[in-house]
Amino acid sequence: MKLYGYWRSTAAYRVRIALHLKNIPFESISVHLVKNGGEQHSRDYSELNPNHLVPTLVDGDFSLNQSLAIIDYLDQVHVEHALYPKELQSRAKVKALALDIACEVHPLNNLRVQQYLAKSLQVSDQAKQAWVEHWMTIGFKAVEQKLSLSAGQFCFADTVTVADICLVAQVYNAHRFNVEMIAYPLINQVVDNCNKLPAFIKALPENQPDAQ
Ligand SMILES: N[C@@H](CCC(=O)N[C@@H](CS)C(=O)NCC(=O)O)C(=O)O
Repeated sequence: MKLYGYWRSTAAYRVRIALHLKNIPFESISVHLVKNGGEQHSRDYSELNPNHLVPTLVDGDFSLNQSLAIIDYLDQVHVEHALYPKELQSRAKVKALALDIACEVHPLNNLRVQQYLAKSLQVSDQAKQAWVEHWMTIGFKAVEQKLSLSAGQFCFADTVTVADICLVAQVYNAHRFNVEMIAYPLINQVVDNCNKLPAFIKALPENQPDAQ
């Protein structure tokens, strides 16, 4: 399997965690999101992923974008270390929490959104920072509240799920943007617990070959 990603990409980070949790060997192919105007816009890569976003997974002659679709695929192909609970309602709850992060928080702070704010709308660095903090704060408040009903060691009781994968990658991003995290003790505890596991450590951005 090949994973087209970038060390600091939140969405690629999610897929790396899932691959490591499932012990699936893979080759990392770096798509530098900044160099040369962003390699995600190159002709070759945009043929593979017309959204000009990482990650993309290639499995033989099958290719797939969208980190959560990729994680779903991996979960079906390699059933050991299931990333969703079996029980229907728990499964739906886990998916909803993962989507709370992946749909409601992450896209608003993506590189291309920040570039548009800065270049096309001439937004100052300070206002851009306020934007990032605003959307992350709204998202994390909701996640913290939900965790008060569901968390054990991890987001849902004591088994790692796709919700933990999304949370860990998003919190990494929050630290990167200096977002204050003190108001979220449950989030911080769950993230600490995850980050002790070998799969999460291997997937850390700074542990990737293309990290600078
Ligand atoms: N919903 C997509 C999001 C993918 C995404 O936003 N990728 C970012 C990195 S985390 C990217 O490639 N950004 C490049 C850009 O904004 O130009 C997924 O989950 O895979």
